[in-house]
Amino acid sequence: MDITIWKNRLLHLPLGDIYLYPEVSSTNLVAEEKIKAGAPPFSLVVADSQTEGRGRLGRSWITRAGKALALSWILYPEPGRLQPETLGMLSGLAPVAVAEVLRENYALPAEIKWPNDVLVYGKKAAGVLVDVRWNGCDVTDVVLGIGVNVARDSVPPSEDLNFPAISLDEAAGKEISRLDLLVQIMESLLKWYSRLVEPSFIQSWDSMLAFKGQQVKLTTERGMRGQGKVAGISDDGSLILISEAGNETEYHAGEIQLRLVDRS
Ligand code: BT5
Repeated sequence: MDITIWKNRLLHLPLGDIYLYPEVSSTNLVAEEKIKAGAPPFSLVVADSQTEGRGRLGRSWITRAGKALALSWILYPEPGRLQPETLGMLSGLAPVAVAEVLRENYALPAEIKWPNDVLVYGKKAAGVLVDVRWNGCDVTDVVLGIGVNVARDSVPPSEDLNFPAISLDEAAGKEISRLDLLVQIMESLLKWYSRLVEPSFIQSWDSMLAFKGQQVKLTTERGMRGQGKVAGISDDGSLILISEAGNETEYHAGEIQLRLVDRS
């Protein structure tokens, strides 16, 4: 990463401070430090590689040097904008932004595996980690961490994966510029953040939802949460499943993991 070139390409965007690093532990951790140090809203942390990249629920995320995108975006939602019951929207923000960029700019059939993975050809191309801090019922700050596999060798070996993964270069059959992609993702994030509570946001999320009409199961660390056919995304970002008896149930993101049910 040429820090000057990358910074210049981002300067036209209404972001806060821009922090670019060759290597960090985790961009989400650096973003938390920046928040403590008073970083302005919409500040951005990007790194060429991470030594302790974080996934959800204590899992790790592998970012190979110069092969992928690892970024964290700092948000301070205005008081009252996000309630505990609308927090689910935040988990959809990055997947909607990334999937739309992949569809519109690279003609890739990107889909969102609820709550927040981006799949291409059914394999994971991007993962999202949302860290939220609260003061009472108000969200004080949010770090939206996004990891995207760009170059072919960005994908970790299969024994390190809990779900099949793919790089964008492999999916597109050509090399994709990490810098172009970063700029496009930031533009898309800014657009969708301003529309987070508009119906068009849920409509877009729903229209890109993976496994529609297919049987999936939802699990947590403690076991099975639910099973049913994927019907869509509800108004608050929950996943709607339909049981065999035809009953609809809505699931909030939280600690849930989604998997297809193998009926073969
Ligand atoms: C995620 O977690 O998918 C969230 C990943 C978020 C990463 C970004 S990078 C920038 C920011 N800074 C951070 O420290 N994190 C964020 P989860 O659904 O829990 O998936 C983690 C699992 O995916 C791991 O346990 C591995 O099995 C697998 N995995 C690890 N690295 C991967 C990669 N590069 N591509 C695909 N799968 C990966």
